[in-house]
Amino acid sequence: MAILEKKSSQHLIELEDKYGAHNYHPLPVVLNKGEGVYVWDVEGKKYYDFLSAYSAVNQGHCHPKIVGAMINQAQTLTLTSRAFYNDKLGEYEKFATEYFGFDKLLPMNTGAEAVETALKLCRKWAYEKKGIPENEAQIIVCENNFHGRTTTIISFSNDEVARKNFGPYTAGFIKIEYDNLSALEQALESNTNVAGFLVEPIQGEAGVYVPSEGFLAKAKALCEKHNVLFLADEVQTGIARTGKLLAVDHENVKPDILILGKALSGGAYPVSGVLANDTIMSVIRPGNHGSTFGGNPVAAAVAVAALEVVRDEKLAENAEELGQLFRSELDKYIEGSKIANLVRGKGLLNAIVINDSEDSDTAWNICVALKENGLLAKPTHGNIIRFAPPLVMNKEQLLDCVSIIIKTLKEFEK
Ligand code: IF1
Repeated sequence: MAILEKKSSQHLIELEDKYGAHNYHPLPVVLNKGEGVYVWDVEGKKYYDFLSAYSAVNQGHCHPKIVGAMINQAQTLTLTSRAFYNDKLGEYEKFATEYFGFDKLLPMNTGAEAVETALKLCRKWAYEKKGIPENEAQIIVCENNFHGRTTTIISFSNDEVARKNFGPYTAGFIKIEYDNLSALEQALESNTNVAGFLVEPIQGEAGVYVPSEGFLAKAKALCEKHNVLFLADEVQTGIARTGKLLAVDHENVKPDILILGKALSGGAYPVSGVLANDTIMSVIRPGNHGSTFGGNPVAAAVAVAALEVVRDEKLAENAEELGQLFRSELDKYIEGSKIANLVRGKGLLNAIVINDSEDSDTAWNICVALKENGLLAKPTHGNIIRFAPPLVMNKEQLLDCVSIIIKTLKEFEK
């Protein structure tokens, strides 16, 4: 029996390998069940999930309230397109705009689509409200950004793996160093056609890079001074992950355009959206933008439930508390460790930097060992391991995870 089961995991990996495009290199684990902070593989082994589908599953796997809302709506009405009204979208828009404090929501499906929507909205605002000459608008972005996979978004990436041989690229972007206010100021002052500044409040893919305290608030003030929109990509950092509802809340910054995805559905369904006030969103008129699935009734019902869970279960507060515990426990270990250099992050979006070169496979091997020890995490950029469990975790579970992580790291000390 054990051999048969083992074979089934191997078989499923082989199927993907044979019939699927090779655009990913997953850890060798095949999952078929999730509940709360746990997932199970096809052999029945249970793991702590320390990726949360890249922070989409903040509310925990298969949250009964979210799944219940989804099933209920799926049995009633799934899709009308926006050619007709549906009875769920308006209620969701009212709920989400009040929840995040904006006048309007533009609903989409994936994070990349929401980023694209924000870029289009920003450009149109620049031409129609700021008075930038047609086709001259520039948007400032940061080095080592990650905003998704579309042709335009990869045009301003500097990750060659994500970018090379997908050209020609979309023009109209100025790249500056992340967390560098004088670079931002210089870009704003040397160019009169800047429409917006697009930024991740914490750079996720770059290795959970937290900017200096005050960077976001000062960047926002610089944007205001130059009549430039501040676009916050909170697809990964948003919705309680960093210990506040939004990562910009740590510095009391209110973005002009807020981009959300991932945890907007708790991982149940692709739901993304862009929020802005009327002065900006009013430039979008019928036919300017849209999506067959954006704002569909299932997405609307799921998103309301997902946001209610975040509020009712106080997930931001829990992320803040457990995040501090996580970093302080790991700090104690790292002080005397030869394999881990540091732990950094905010709330439950954290990473440890492994003491090896960026092109070494040590972090990958540690993740394979973590898997053997019952915890799933993924390396980012070679020597960095991201730790982002569902926010429904409790203290006892977190301490259990800390001991699994330390025990595993110790195996690599030798
Ligand atoms: C992949 C990373 C995470 C994002 C931000 C937009 C999007 C993402 C800040 C696009 C997506 C993902 C997608 C996933 C890997 C992943 C990722 F490692 F690449 F950086 F989360 F950390 N803005 N992030 O982080 O959202 O279109 O995917 O819904 O393999 O591309 P999407």
